[in-house]
Amino acid sequence: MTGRIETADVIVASPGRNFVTLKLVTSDGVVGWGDATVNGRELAVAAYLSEHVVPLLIGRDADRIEDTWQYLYRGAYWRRGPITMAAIGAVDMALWDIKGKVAGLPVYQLLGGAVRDKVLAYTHATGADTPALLDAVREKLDRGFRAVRVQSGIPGLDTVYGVGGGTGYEPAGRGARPAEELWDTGRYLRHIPGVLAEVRAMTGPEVKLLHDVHHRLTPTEAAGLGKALEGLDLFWLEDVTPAENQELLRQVRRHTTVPLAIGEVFNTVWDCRELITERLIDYIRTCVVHAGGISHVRKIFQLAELYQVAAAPHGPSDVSPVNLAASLHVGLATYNFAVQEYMGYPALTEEAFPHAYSCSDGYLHPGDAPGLGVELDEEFAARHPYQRAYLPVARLADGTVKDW
Ligand code: GCO
Ligand code: MG
Repeated sequence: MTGRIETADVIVASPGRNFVTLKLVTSDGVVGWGDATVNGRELAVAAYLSEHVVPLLIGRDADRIEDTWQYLYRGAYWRRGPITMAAIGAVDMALWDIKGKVAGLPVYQLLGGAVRDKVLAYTHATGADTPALLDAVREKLDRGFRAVRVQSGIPGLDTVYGVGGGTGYEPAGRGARPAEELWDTGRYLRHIPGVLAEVRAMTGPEVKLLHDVHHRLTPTEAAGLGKALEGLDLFWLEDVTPAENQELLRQVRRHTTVPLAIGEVFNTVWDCRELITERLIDYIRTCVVHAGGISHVRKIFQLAELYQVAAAPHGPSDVSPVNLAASLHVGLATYNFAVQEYMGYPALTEEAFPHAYSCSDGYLHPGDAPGLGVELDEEFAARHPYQRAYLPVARLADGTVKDW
């Protein structure tokens, strides 16, 4: 018996970057942590939690994780969407953390125990030009990573989303308004196959190479890119088209066998049901925080297991180490879990969130501390207040806003 939720606090802070963290404390003094960060929209989820969810949590039985999930999801009437689902996700993570601590067990044990010894990580390598990218890839391989996402600058474009410096990569710029970047699909499509071919030539066949298109192509363009990359044995090509028109993925599938990964912007199983059941993707990327927490991503991943779609959750440095820990517990205990995105965090973030998870030789492990094995140093966080920050907006040369 775990006790009742006595206090629930929402902490918005910027130790290295902005994070929204939920802290639940039970009547027995057990603390549970949840991540509720939605990059560039942090205060919306903080308000959803403090104004509408926290009052419902006080006095609830902390043992009833699934009932609380259903109560917050079905009870609200207004369902789905990133803000609602991140808020529910944070509560869910915190309740699993509490249950683990009360049981004296790491959360992966509560999820059925380990089905593997460690979780494969993929990290990021970026370069403004090909020599810089090759250096970055080499550096990641030297550090033991076996799977690398490669993103490159494009000649004629000053900045390209996702191309930053090492673990310093931070897509959201601080300031009153989003930065605006020029995008040109033709330049990208002409340049990127050659870059990926050079990377493959350098790494040889064993390294898993991934590339993220960030939703920028039409289905026709995506199919063409997939065909152009087929000989390179990519591990995956990610988010080739905007996520809304899922039936259009059939066109991409008809023309290329390059493995496809989609899902970081999905929030529920209903957002990706057809992609999974029609097997229009190979990897489902739903993130623990943005898809309603551990309880709900498990349902998504179990549906995916039936269709030989593998789980490969989103895990950039703009979701907190609390989310990463939760994802790793799921990863260790989920049969069809393929790989976890892992970029590392800025030093301030590492200091703010002491954690039991570890990364070595290209693999991650959640650790064996009871619960999730991660917490927020609140005093440290208080010294780093929230600062408004936005993801950039892309425009074409004529000023038209481009798809993400
Ligand atoms: C990834 C992502 C990120 C997102 C970012 C948005 O695969 O890691 O696409 O680069 O764009 O997390 O907040
Ligand atoms: Mg992505």
